[in-house]
Amino acid sequence: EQQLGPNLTFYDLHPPATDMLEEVTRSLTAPRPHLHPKYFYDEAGSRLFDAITTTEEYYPTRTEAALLARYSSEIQAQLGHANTIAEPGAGSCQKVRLLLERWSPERYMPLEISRDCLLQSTRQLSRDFPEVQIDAVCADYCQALSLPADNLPGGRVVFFPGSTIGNFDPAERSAFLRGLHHLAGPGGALLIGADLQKEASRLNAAYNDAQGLTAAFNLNALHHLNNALGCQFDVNNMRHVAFYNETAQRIEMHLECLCDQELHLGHHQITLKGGTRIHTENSYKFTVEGFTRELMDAGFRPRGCWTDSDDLFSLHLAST
Ligand code: AVJ
Repeated sequence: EQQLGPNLTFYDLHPPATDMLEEVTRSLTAPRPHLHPKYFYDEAGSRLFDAITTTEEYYPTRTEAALLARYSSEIQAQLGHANTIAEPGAGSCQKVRLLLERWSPERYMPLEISRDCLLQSTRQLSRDFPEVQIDAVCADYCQALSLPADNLPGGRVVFFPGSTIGNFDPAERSAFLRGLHHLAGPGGALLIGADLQKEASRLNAAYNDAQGLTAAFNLNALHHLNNALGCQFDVNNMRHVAFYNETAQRIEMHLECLCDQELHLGHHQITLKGGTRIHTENSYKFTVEGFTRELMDAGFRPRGCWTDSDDLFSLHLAST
């Protein structure tokens, strides 16, 4: 561990580097070509996502922030004294600021696979919150969810906002929720955002914003692959496709080939025929009852759920 400041300690768990070429080759040559959503988040992609959150059509981020602002005191009352907030996939550590202000926990433990992002976000945070001990942990999800349980009384409050839980397929989601239960530990809790089911037109608009930022965000994954692997996607001949799959209750994002795409993947050369779609993301939408049941199936005891007046988004609190 490295002491980076009076209240900032850095723990590097050295997340195993994935063999990007191997993983991307496998997923693009699969019978149903797909790409892990993590490839959205290079530097440009993270900036594009931040821009998406400011569009009129993309309601989740602002709706969740308003719920946190409105109910953080009520939520804290349910928690008693929360001494540690742990946030897997903390990224820019922006969303947690409101809780650090309102709850003044003893400790904040952001867990993030990107070392640079983690160091950059926590340096400023430790200055802004000198009274909070920040234990910055560089780890992948698997490492984050198997950390030893906290020895502090009251366990950890795991914060998992944004409805990022919606990126997981059902089977992965229940395993991930059980992992969050372990991370929270005895006497711990989970505060998690879940986007709600609603009319398809509203959902489709949120993933097809008029400014084309979501299209750019989706297509940017190919620029990321071109830069990182030299795939030679002809991105101008790829099309952003996003639609609500009512049956599966998820937004699906795809990238469609408008012509044959000759791709270079290391020593492989593959052709994706015109019309082929690469499945880049699922964003599952929930009901309050359905998500509450998923929390219970993962061993949590639901303690409260807060929704906005239009029932767009939900914030769930559950104890271990
Ligand atoms: C950050 C994964 C919650 O699924 O809504 C935004 C990512 N994709 N626009 C989501 C996203 C397209 C977002 N999450």
